[in-house]
Amino acid sequence: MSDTAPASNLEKFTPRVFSGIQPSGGLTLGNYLGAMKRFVDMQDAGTHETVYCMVDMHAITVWQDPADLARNTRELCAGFIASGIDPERSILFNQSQVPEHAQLGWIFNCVARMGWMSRMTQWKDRAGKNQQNASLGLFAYPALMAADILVYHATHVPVGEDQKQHLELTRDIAIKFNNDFGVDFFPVTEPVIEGAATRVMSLRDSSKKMSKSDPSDASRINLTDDADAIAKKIRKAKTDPEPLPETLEGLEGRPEARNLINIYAALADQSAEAVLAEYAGAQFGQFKPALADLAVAKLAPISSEMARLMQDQPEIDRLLARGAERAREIATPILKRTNEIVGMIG
Ligand code: AQP
Repeated sequence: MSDTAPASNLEKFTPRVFSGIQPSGGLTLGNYLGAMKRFVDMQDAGTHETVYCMVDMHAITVWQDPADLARNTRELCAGFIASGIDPERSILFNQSQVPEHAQLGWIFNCVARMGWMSRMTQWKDRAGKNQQNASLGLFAYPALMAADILVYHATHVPVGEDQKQHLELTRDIAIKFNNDFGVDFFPVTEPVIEGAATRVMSLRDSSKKMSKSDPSDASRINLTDDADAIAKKIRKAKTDPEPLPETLEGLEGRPEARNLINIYAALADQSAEAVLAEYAGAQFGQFKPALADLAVAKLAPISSEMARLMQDQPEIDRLLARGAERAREIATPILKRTNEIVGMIG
């Protein structure tokens, strides 16, 4: 992989944001704060075109029950809309309905190197000790992710901290493609990893990120949890016996406290410092109910709107079909030109 950051070539591209979420389970508070809420902010800022995707082809790199996958994809679409994504202002679609992702993904499989892929920490974590039995798709996942981004010539990608390495690989693939073929065709995309909650941790184990596929439901807040479930999970969240400190330095060595403060800050659109200024000296017995109230106030409207949208599945399918059509309007000419650059006649 390249050791030095390349000069940015972004000025020649239309400012465009792309990001995706896997329909591999229900949405968590981690997905909401680390991704979805920021997708909405970028849409509302109006500075970039925004393209958002349900990445179902990524989800099947590990086993998905077919009925669950279909349901989770529609529920994720409902989650995007309930969180504030407007399918008119943003392009919102499902990855497998836009075949250009897979086609460019194959070309990138031939650009990326085995060594690059084997260094991906997510591959190592997910394949674990049983790499020989992991799917080939799980290994190649980051090349498809690069295609997801680059088939739109996206200039910026908002993601959580866990995706940073994959974004670096996307940049390396763009640079290698451009160098190999002597072109300046793909943008060297910038990751956008910012805000108080770029890495929301499990409520049960602060060494692990909050994840939809964690076997423990108590480890996460699901966007579909009701007020009682949210309050109970926050009440039971692992913490320490100390009161909250006055400053961020006081949170050092206290990952559970840090996590809850970050969650509060992100939900309230405040800095972690401002939250500490308000709660310095408070015990968790006082802070946790305040956090639970805030989480319920922010998440309940999303969850009820998701439930409402899910009652009209034909409408969700119609929106997704329309989103895929709009996505293809951008992706088709970019793939066609890529094929020409590579020398593929078509
Ligand atoms: N805990 C998290 N904190 C902050 N951001 C997070 N994201 C995920 N978990 C957290 C961000 O959500 C976006 C979509 O992620 P994804 O669904 O494509 O895959 P993931 O990162 O693997 O998420 P999960 O919930 O952990 O899914 P599973 O369990 O299926 O692997 C990304 O921008 C991610 O950074």
